[in-house]
Amino acid sequence: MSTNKTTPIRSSEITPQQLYLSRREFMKAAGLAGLGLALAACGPQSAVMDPLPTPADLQTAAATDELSDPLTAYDDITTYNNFYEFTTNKERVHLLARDFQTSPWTVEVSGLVHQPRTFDLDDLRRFGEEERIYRLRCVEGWSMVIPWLGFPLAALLRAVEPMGSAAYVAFQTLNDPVQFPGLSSRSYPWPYTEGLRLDEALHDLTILATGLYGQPMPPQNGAPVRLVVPWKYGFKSIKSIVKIELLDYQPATLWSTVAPNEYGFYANVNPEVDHPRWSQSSERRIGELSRRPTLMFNGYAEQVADLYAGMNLRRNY
Ligand SMILES: Nc1nc2c(c(=O)[nH]1)N[C@H]1C(S)=C(S)[C@@H](COP(=O)(O)O)O[C@H]1N2
Ligand SMILES: [Mo]
Repeated sequence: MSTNKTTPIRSSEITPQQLYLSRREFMKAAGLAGLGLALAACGPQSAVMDPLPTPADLQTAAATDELSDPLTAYDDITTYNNFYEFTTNKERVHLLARDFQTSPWTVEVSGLVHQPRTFDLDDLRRFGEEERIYRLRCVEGWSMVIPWLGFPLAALLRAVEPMGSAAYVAFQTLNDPVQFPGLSSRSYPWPYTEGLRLDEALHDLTILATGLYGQPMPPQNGAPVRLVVPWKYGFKSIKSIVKIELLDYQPATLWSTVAPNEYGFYANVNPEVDHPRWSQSSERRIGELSRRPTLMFNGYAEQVADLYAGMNLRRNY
């Protein structure tokens, strides 16, 4: 029998969610939560990382968003996905995405900018990673709370120096029929495209996400880099981005092209404006039994309502 005082937990028994929560709670308890990135940089030999979480640590872990809603389970976030380039079957996306090649990868930023540039993964890493716990509300009526890692899109846009004439930002997903079996479907105008007004793109809540739950981004969630705009319906948060273009006109987007009467360019979460085929007044939080009311701008009205002052939100849906 081993004389070790502690029983090692096999790493295969610890899920990323447990690791994430236990480390986070440990640092919180030690008053070190704000130093997460600096400590992580010290590497695995760092003493503060040493104690393995006890089962009690894992049970009491309770990270929430700013509304005190618990995080959605890692397993739900990574096995219930919309990523039509793989399949329209949410439960099968993660299976088809397993071997998705996310390296090497480049994001070309062009258009109305003074310093057009192509960023590789090392360039993106230099923008850093901060945690943002955001609600994600799909236009279909379900939602999650996701702890993203990423950096403000504004940081990348400032690096390319937008021209005064730039007013919109267009985004494009990888267009690779070999890796994306869903591209054989002729029902959609591939590649997946999205767009924002420049002031929306520069808002601090808007991030480029490169991970979640303290881990690198899983392919099914849009690796290696995807947009997250938490006050808009989930389809605006385009995955696996390869191209960003600054424009002086509002770009076409996949969903507003497919069904312009159902999906507008703005797509701000709004419980008062129903989808033509269903109500948007409530939502099903994944992992919960009963529905909950949907909040104006997905609960971010205080931060973003000013962007739409004077606009008719029923017409600009
Ligand atoms: N390229 C691409 N991006 C996409 C989609 C997609 O099908 N393709 N689906 C969107 C929709 S409808 C939602 S709700 C979110 C889902 O993100 P998640 O799977 O990380 O929860 O991704 C959005 N981004
Ligand atoms: Mo969605």
